[in-house]
Amino acid sequence: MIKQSFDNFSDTNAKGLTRKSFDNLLSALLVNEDNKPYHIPIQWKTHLFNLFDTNGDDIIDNQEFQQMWNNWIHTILEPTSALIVVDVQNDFISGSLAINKCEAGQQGEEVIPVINQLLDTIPFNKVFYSQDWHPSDHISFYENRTLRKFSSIEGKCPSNVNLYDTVVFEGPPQTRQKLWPNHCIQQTWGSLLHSQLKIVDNSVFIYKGTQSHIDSYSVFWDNQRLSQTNLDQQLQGLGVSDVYVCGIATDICVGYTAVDSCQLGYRTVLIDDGCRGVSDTAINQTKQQLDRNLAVCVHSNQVYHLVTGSDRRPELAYKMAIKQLDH
Ligand code: VGL
Ligand code: ZN
Repeated sequence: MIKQSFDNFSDTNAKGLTRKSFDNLLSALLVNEDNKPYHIPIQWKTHLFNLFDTNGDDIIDNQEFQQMWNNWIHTILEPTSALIVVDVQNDFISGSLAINKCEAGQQGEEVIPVINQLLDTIPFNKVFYSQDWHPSDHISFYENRTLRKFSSIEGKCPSNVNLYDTVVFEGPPQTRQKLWPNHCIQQTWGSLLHSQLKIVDNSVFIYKGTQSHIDSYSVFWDNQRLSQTNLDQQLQGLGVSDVYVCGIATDICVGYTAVDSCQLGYRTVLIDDGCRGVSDTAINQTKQQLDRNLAVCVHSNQVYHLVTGSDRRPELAYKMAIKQLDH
């Protein structure tokens, strides 16, 4: 039905789409699951038209329409979606870095029923589970601080540095690092995924923070962007357009992963009730940063409509078009 309405646009305008008929197309394309059009900022409409009108003659002709369909509309109607379940590990839920003892006082285990329900009901094309996976001499552990030279950013004497302080290790590479309690040490109980988390068939596990001298909050990159996991490569291989992120902690590993996902060009969705975090201020900052990057933050009950292409958000559509400009 949608395809027909777009075919009509191209047929009835023999020369192609004018700005006016392009606006009508946007109103039919960018709708919610009840077919209600989303508000689209006027600057976005203008920018989009100019992008697709590649020869600048103020008409999207047949050839330009073809390009727009293949590179843009097709993905909006039929996205390819991956879910990244970030660090739903024992230590963050009830172990040495249980987030319920952190400032925001949130309960990590509450993500489990939400994520399991998503895994049971949503046709994701692929599911990835990440694990924070540290060697015992890892740089992020407060207990290991004397293994390497560092200075305190608050000018404290190194012997007065406390748990959760941020310090600068001399390196190389020189690294700012928050000092956490020992957590997620490879092969220990704390590093295991929570036993109630559902593991789906054909899913992929990604390990991060595996090198002693550098931390890795994002599932894509280490904190200095010196090395990558193979997540981006795998997503590209699968032709993934849309990345959904949930897990622990919203303002740390989930947030860094979502921001990197935006920057790598994926249409990115944070599943708000599928995440729990450490600090209220940082959680809000993370959401604002995602907003600026044209990610969307949704409740889990909206994910089905997004994955099946019936809820089609302007932010994600616009972001994808700009990305193509960058290439
Ligand atoms: C995390 C602190 C330290 C996380 C990992 O998974 O959010 N937080 N390492
Ligand atoms: Zn860690």
